[in-house]
Amino acid sequence: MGVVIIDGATVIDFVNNEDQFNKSVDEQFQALDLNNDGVLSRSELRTAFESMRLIEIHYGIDVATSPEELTRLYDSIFDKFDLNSNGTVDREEFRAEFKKIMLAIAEGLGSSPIQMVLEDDNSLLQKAADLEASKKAA
Ligand SMILES: [Ca+2]
Ligand SMILES: [Ca+2]
Repeated sequence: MGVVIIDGATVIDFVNNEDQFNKSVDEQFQALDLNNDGVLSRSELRTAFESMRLIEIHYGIDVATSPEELTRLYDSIFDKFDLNSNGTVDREEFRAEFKKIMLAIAEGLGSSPIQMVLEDDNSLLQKAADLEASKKAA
């Protein structure tokens, strides 16, 4: 758990740093691929969404959402990730959709930095903030 101060430019820098971004996204992917078959199933991705505030914020999910609505939402999110509609999400698809989500978040943040409390030190926003901090330190 950590507190980061982040703005749109920090997130964009992170996404544009392809090595760093892909490495971070791949780490997430690896952690989510519970049965290690190299792709994410619908249920693996749903487990991930439920633990990722990022996704919930981006897609407008809140605590008042009913279970039926949630299932519909998660299904529609899965379909966004599953670009070739083969029923699983591979590494490339995961990277591509995450990039879009991060850029949309960056746009939402704009140039006014906000303070975020992140429960997961490995979250992508945390990595974005770390990258920014390491650049400032250098
Ligand atoms: Ca899997
Ligand atoms: Ca797919």
